[in-house]
Parts: sequence; C-alpha cells; structure tokens
Amino acid sequence: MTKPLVGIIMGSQSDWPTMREAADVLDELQVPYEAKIVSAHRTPDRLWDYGKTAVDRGLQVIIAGAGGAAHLPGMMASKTRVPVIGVPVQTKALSGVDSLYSILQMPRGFPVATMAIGAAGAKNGGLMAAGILALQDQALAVRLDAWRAALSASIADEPVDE
Ligand code: RP5
Repeated sequence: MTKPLVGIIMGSQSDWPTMREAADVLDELQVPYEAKIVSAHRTPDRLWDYGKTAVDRGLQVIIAGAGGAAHLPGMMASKTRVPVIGVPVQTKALSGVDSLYSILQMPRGFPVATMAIGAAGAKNGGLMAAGILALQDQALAVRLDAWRAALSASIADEPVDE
C-alpha cells in the first residue's frame, strides 16, 4: 500500500457524500490519500492522536470537512503544522453558513484554508491539495495541468436550450 500524502477527515459518516468529491478527484490525479471519521466533539481523543501523528506519518495536507458547529478543521490546525484545508459541509438548518463561519474565522496564528460550502468546496479542496503536492512532484504537476486543460476544453462556447 502506498503511504497516504493527504488525509481526508470528516466529522461524521453523513459528511462522506460531500467529502467523497475530494477523494474522487485525488483518485483521478493518482494522489494517495486516506479517509477517516474524526469528530471534534464525539471523538476528541481521535482528533488529538491524528493531529499529533500527522507529521510523522508523512501527511502533507489535511482536508477536513464538517458541518454545523464545525470545529474539526480549526482544532486540527491547532494540533499540527500540516496545512489544513477546511470544507464547510452543507447543513439542513442553516444551509452550511454555520459551517462556513465556524471554519473561516480562525484566530490569528492558526490558519485554515477555507473552501466553498458543500460539494464544490470538497472538490476544490482535493484540487488545492493536489496543487500543493504538485509543487514538489513534476509528474503530478503534468497530470494536474492535463486535468485543468480537459475541464476548460469541456466548456462549450455557446449555451444551448436544454
Ligand atoms: C458534525 O455534525 C458533522 O461534521 C456533521 O456535518 C454534523 C452532523 O453529524 P451527524 O449528526 O449527521 O452525524 O459534527
């Protein structure tokens, strides 16, 4: 098994349909990752251990998704210097604006790179992680450039009636 370079973590099983967007794009780009449920509130010891061991395990980027009182990305950023990308998961009650504000407003000193709410944010989190890794990995840089070019090429010049 290839050692994971990216850790995808989420507060609940219910976050996985969103966070799978990050996993899918990392699969497409052949970036090794792991996906774990780590809850700031329900499994705080797991969060602590994950953050404490992240550097030694060789993780280069962590993508952390959570919804509501979304403390996971910020707490992880407090525990490890591995860069944390935060994904606000969309919620039923407040549409994910609660998640967004919870993740975005970090105190000076402990940054979280916060993505958009929901699936687009998770996908962009995966792409952001790949972009960071591509700075030191020429083969990945080529794959990422090709992925971006293919997306651009798929956009029609003109709209059609659907
Ligand atoms: C957060 O609470 C999770 O990140 C999830 O988005 C939200 C709801 O979790 P469940 O009640 O669906 O497990 O901790």
